[in-house]
Amino acid sequence: MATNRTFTMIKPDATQENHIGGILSMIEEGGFRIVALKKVLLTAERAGQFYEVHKERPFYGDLVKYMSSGPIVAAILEKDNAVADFRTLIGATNPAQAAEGTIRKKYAKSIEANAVHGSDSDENAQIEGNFFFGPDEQF
Ligand code: IDP
Ligand code: MG
Repeated sequence: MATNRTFTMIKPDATQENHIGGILSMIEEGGFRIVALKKVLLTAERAGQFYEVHKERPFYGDLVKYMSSGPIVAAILEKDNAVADFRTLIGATNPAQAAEGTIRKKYAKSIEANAVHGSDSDENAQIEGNFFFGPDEQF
């Protein structure tokens, strides 16, 4: 089922360096409407649940530690073609490969501390939004 929504997190490196406003501005200037928004500190257990699909990858343990090392900002975003357009706006996972003008090019520090998350499918956008905002909330 195609939707016009995606899910994002501003990751701990970016919140700790006061880039929440800068990143939200790039998101709004990119044509996305912020549907829901909150700042939270994930426990290692919650971070591990969020990234469960990566649990066999070698970087999983470090990723969980990093994602629970400081507050994140979770948001549901709306735009036509939201999932694909947002992946374009954030740029490649590794900032060394991220295109000019992308959020990761501007703000990411490393392949791990890469400033933002973006859902990779409509299905995951819905699952991830529900993880933070609950399936019964209406936005
Ligand atoms: P994505 O965030 O661009 O979708 P994924 O492959 O889904 O990238 O990986 C999830 C997150 O795990 C990345 O955003 C990054 O924080 C971290 N990560 C991915 N690959 C590596 C790696 O090779 N080393 C360390 N961390 C990584
Ligand atoms: Mg991913």
